[in-house]
Amino acid sequence: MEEELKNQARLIWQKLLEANNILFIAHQRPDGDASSSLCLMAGVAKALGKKFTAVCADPLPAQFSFLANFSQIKSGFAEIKLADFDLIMTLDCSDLQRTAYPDLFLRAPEQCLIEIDHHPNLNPQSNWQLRSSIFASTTEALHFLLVENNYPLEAKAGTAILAGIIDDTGAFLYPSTSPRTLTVAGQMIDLGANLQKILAHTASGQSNSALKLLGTAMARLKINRTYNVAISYLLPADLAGLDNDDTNGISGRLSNLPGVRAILLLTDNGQGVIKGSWRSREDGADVSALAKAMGGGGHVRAAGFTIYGRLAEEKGKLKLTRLCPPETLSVALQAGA
Ligand SMILES: [Mn+2]
Repeated sequence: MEEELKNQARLIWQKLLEANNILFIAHQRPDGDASSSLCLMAGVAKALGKKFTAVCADPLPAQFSFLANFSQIKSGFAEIKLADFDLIMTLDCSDLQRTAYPDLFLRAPEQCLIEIDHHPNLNPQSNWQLRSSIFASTTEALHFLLVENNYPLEAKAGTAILAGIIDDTGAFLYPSTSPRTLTVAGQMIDLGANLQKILAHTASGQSNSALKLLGTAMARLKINRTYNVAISYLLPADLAGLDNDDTNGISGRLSNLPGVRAILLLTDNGQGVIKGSWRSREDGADVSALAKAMGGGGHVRAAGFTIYGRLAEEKGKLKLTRLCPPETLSVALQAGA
């Protein structure tokens, strides 16, 4: 397994060295891992003397402005012409849709597509992939790529790598944290990565509104003892006026609940769409199967789905109205304590 990843890393590095103009692109509504991955690779491309553009559909959250190269990451695709690039590298994207850049589907066959991510997925469109759930974050996968190819890491790169790890593991709280993750984190601190600054700006340094939202989700937590599953939810009124960033990581923060096999967080964005996030602990249920049953996907410990519907509270109970035209299906979720 590790040998196969090493081979991939060497081949991908070769492609990077051969490229004339590289497009780095992360997923829309970027989180800490996507932001750190873009900043890290902008620095690497500069050090290699490569022509490049690093872009995301949405601006990187301002809390990550302490990362080197932050100001060089573009947002939106208005000024991007896909034909200019001979290599496209997606970062932290389970598939091409996550970039929200439709032109990617129209790329010419000679334009090389490489995907770096920590969610296992097989994407027939891409030429090369470095994906494995042995990595807790995309920056951990990028660390593997860089170290395998003897790239000289320094403190700034170390900060970006560690920031991605800390944000995606909730500061080492989530089950994705492996001995490998902790070893890489330790090495990055040795390199001079600024741990305190990262902690202040990521997982534990959440905004007031994010903490209140977490409190709301925690207060509503109910355990269904039939299935030993915990459920919580967020309604449109809870999310009014908040950033997308504020909902990031809430399901992860709830995932350490002892004694339950899985936790489900339902979020109604007020636009007829409900997002479901499943999380489980090391000894819990395989939530990828649960998400798949709802038309979604993910991995064993973290998975999700999206359905058309609405959430409401009625007499202290959660009511989920599924909107599936032409008929409207009503399902009351029995989340009895
Ligand atoms: Mn990630």
